[in-house]
Amino acid sequence: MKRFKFGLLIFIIALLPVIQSNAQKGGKLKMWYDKPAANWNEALPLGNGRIAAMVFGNPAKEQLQLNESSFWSGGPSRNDNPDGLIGLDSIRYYIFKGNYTRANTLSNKYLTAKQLHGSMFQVIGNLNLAFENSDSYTDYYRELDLEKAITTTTYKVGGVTFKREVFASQPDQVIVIRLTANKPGQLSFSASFDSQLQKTSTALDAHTLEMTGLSGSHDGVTGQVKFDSRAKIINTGGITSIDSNKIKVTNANEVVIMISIATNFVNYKTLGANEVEKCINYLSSVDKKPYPIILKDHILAFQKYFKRVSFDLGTSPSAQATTNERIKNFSKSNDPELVSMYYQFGRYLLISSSQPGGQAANLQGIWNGSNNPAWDSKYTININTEMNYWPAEKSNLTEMHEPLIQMIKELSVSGKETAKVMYGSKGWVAHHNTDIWRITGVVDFADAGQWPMGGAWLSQHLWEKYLYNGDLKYLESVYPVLKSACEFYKDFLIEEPTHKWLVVSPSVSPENTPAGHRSALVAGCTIDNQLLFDLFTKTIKTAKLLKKDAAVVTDFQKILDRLPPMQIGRLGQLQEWLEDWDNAKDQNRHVSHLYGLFPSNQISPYTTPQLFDAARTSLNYRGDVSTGWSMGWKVNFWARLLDGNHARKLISDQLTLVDPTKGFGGGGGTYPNFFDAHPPFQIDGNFGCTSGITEMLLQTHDGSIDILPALPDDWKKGSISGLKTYGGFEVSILWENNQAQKITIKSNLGGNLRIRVPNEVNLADGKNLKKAIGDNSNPFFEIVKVKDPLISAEAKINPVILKTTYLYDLPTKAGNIYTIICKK
Ligand code: FUC
Repeated sequence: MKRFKFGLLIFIIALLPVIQSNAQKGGKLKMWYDKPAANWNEALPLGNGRIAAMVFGNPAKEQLQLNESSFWSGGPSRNDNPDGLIGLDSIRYYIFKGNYTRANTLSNKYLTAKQLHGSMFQVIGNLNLAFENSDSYTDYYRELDLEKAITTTTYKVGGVTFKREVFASQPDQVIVIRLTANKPGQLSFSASFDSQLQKTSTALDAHTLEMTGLSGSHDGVTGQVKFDSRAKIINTGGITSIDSNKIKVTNANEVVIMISIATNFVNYKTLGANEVEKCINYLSSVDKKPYPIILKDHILAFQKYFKRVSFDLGTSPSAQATTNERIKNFSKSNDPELVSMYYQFGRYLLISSSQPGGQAANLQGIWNGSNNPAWDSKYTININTEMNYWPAEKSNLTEMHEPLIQMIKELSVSGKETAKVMYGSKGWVAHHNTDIWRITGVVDFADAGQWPMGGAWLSQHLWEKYLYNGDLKYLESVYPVLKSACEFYKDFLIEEPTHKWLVVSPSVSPENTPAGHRSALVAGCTIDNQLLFDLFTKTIKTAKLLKKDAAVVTDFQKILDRLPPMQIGRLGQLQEWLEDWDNAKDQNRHVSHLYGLFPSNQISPYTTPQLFDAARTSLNYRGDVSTGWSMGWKVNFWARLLDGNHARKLISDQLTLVDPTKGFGGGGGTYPNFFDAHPPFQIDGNFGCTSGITEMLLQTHDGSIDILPALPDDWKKGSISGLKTYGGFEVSILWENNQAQKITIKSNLGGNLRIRVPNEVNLADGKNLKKAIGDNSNPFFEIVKVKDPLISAEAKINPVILKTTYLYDLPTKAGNIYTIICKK
C-alpha cells in the first residue's frame, strides 16, 4: 500500500507542468510587467470577439473583469424626433441668414432626440479567485503573449512557483483559466462571481458557479438584456466544496476553470433567446475536452489571422525593461521594437474584439469596466468607429471587418425610418452616434449630434472592402445600401444661395465651431462635401460594374456635378467650412476637413498638389499633441503627406505614458497596458495608429502600390510581410539603410501591378518589369478626379517638393508570387 502511494506521488510530480523560470522576460511580441495590475488600465485584455476579460494577475486575489458584446443597457429602441419636419425649413432658413444661434435653438427642439441618446455597453461582472496565504510573494512576472493571445502570471510563495494562464477561446466560446504549481497540493482558493447588475450568484454544485443578471435602464428604456454566466471548476487532486455562493478548492495540484457567458440577445430588433440554454451549451460542448486540445485549437484559430503579418524593426537595447517602463522612456530612448509590438497589439485587439457574426468593436472594443462608461462606450460614427476599422483590410484582417459591414446593413434599415420621420426623405440616414439597437436619430445636442453624415462615412467601408477583395458578389450585396444612402442625400441636399451648389444643411464640421460663432451649425462643410463626392462616385462606379440602374446613375451624376469643390482659404489652408472661417489657433482634436487626405484619397501630391499643400498647412495649424485618437489619425495624415519623420513624431506623442488612474482631461497617450488614452481609454487610437504605421510603409490609394512612402530616418532597417493592397495584392518589404531591398508580391486577382519604389529596381532581374507609362490599366487603382479647388487671392501656396521615386509596371497572374530586387 505504502509503495503504491509513493509511486502515485512520483507519477503526479511527473505530470506537473514545468513552471518556467523568469529568465525569459518579455520578447518581441510579449508585453510584460513586474507587478500585478493596480487598476483597470494596467490589467491585460483578452477576447474572442464575443466574450472578453481584463486580467489583473494579483497573486492573492485574481480578478477577471468580464464583458459580453451584446450586454447593453435598454433594449430594442429608436430615437427619432418626430417633430423634425416642423422645424427643418426654419432651421435651414436661419443658417443661410447667418443666424446660427437661432438655428441651434430650433435644432435642439425639433431635431435632437427627445429622450434617448443611446444605450450603454455594460459589464457582466467579475470572476474572483481568493488565494490563501499569498500576500507575500516574490519573483513576480506577468505577460500578455500577443502571438498566442494568452496571459500568464507567475510568482513564488513559500518556495512554490505558481502559474496562471488565461485565454478567450474563439472555437470553444469560453474563457479558460489554468492554475498550476510546481509542487503538488498547493492550490487552495475560493472562487466567486460578483456584479453590480447581478440578480443571483450561486454555487450550483461543488464544481459550478452561476451568476445571472439584467442590464440597466437608461434614458427611459428599461433594461431588457438578460445574461447567464457559469464557471466550471475542474480540479486535479484536492477537493472542492460549496461555501455559500462560493466554491472552495483545497490542496489541488492543477485547476482548469472555464467561464461561459450568454445573453438573450438575438439581433438589434429582437431579444428572447434562452441565455441559460446557450450558456450551458457552450460549457457542455467543451468541459470534457482535454485542456491541451482546447489550448491548441485556441492558438490555431487566433494565429490563422495574427500570423498573416509579421513586422520587424530590429531589437532595441531597452527591450529588457517592462512594457510600462518602455512606454515611459519611449520619447527619450531608441526603441523601434516597441513600435512593432504596439502595431501588432492593434491587430491583436481587432482579432479579439471583432469576429465574423458578432458585434463591431465599440468605443472600447469589447473591454469595459464601468456600467456608466465614457460616451456610453457606444459607436461614435463621426470618426471613432470608422477609425477602429482602418487597419482591417490593409493589415490582412478582412474577416474582422465583417461585423462593421453587417452593422452598416442594419443601420440602413433603421436609418430609413429616421430619414422618413425626421426629414421626409427617401433612403437612409444616420447621425453621429449609434448603439447596439442601431439608433439613427440625433443624440446629445445639435452642436455635436446634428451631423446627418454618419451613414455616408460608414458607407465608404462597403466600397473600400471591394477594392481589396474584388468580389462582385459581395459588391452586389452592399449595393442597395450604397444606393439608398445616395437617395437620402438626393432628397435632403439643398441649393446654397451664393454658388448654387448642393449642400447638406443643417450640419456641423464634427464637433468644431467656427471662431466667433456661438453654434457649430452650418451648411455645406468640407467633410460633408468630400463624403458625398466619395459616396456618389463609388455608388455610380458600383452601379456601372454591376450593370444596374442606368437612369439612377445619370441622376446621381447630376448631383455629383453640383457638389462644392474644395476651397483654399486666406491662410493657405484647406477650408473647413464653406466660408473662410478657419482660425490658425484652432487646435480642435477633430481634423474633419482632412478626411479628403485620409482615409479618402481626394488629395494627392501628384494630381492635386495645391490641395496637398493646403492640407499640410491646415494640419500644421492644428498641431500635434491632442487626444489619443486624434494623434492616431495624424500618424495617417503625415504618412499621406509623405513625411515619415513627422509621422514618427506623432507615434512618439501617442506613446506617452498616461497615469492609469487618470480620467478625463489633459493630453492623450498610452496607458501601461498599451490601451490608448483619450483619456479615458478609447480603442480607436490603437487602431488608428496601427493603420498609420501601415501607411508609413505601404500605400495603395493613389494609382499605384507605394513602397516605403513615409519611412522615418530612424527606421533604417526592417521588414514587414503580408500587408494587403487594393486589387488583392499581398506585399512584403525588406529594407536596409532606409532603402528598399527586396519586395515580394503575391497577386490574388491578377492584373497590372504598378509599383512606386523609393530606389531603383534591377530591371534585368525582374522578368516583364518595365518602367510605367500612361494610366494604370488595373481598375482597382483608378485615380480620383476632384474638381479644381477655389483658391483665395490671399492664399500663399508652397510648391510640393517630392523625393525621387521610380514607377514600374508588371503584368501579374492570379496566384503567382513576384520578387523585385532593388538596387543598393
Ligand atoms: C467624439 C470626440 C470625443 C470622443 C467621443 C467618443 O465626440 O470628439 O473626443 O472621442 O467622440
